[in-house]
Amino acid sequence: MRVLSTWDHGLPANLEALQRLQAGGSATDAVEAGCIQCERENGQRTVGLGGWPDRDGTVTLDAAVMQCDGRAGSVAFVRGVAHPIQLARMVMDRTPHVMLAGAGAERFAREQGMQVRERPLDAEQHAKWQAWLQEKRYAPAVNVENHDTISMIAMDASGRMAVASTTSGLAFKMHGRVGDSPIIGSGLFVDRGVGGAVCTGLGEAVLRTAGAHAIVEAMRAGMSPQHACEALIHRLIDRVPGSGDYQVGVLAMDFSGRTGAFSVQRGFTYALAERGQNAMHQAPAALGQDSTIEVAMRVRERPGT
Ligand code: SD4
Repeated sequence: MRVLSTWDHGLPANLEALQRLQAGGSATDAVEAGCIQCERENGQRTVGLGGWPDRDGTVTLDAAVMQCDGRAGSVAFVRGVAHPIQLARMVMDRTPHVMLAGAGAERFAREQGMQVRERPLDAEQHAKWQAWLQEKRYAPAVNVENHDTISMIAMDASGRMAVASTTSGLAFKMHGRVGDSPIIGSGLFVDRGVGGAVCTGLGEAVLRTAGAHAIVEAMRAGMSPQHACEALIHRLIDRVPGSGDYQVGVLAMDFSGRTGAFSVQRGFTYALAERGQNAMHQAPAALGQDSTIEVAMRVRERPGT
């Protein structure tokens, strides 16, 4: 059993996911539980309804889940749903579709008995939005206080793998903007017999390279998860101008449990739970002279998990 998650908030999310796995849950149950934990967290500004709003002052959420058997569910541009990852799973389990967006996704949520209620911005969200309106300058931050979209990969006791992602997207995006996180093949991808990959950071850069799919296909062609992550980041830097000003971080896992992590710039942290340990690591980065996982640095550890 193994769980890999983006950013510092991956540590508690991994714990939640591990509990599911230890109770006999599937990889899908594990990534869903981990994402719910993060969506529930108070003060979380990049995941769930507490996230920073778009430039119209509306919080809109994206989430997706995919299993190694190819089944997937996704929701994009949803408002007022506390746990979009649950809704994404419902799309996978209860509809003939892979993706629902906007008002249709919200209607489906209501039909499934979920509460859909747009809540007013809290004082901090409102103040930040008002401050943004003063300048109206759109400049996504590089490593948002080590908290950002949560993207997860889990492998369960039966050797099944699942990936998931949930986010409020980039602060002050245009109304209607959808990032990479709910797009199967961009923000997340997993395939039986090969492995899984997830992304975080500037969604536009990931979308333009179909990031997670590219990583999984590189692993299919024989690359290790680490080298597949590095190959994608180097391709992205080559194809998407301005890499000095944006961050993309990627994680990968294969079915023998090998993992990979790499980012455009330093500062991308991730949590790995394996062999009874749940620990934070700093990913090596393309623009920081790091090149392989050997230099991945253990920065924090939480024993007894
Ligand atoms: C997006 N990729 O909406 C997300 C944001 C993110 O780390 O992951 N930030 O573009």
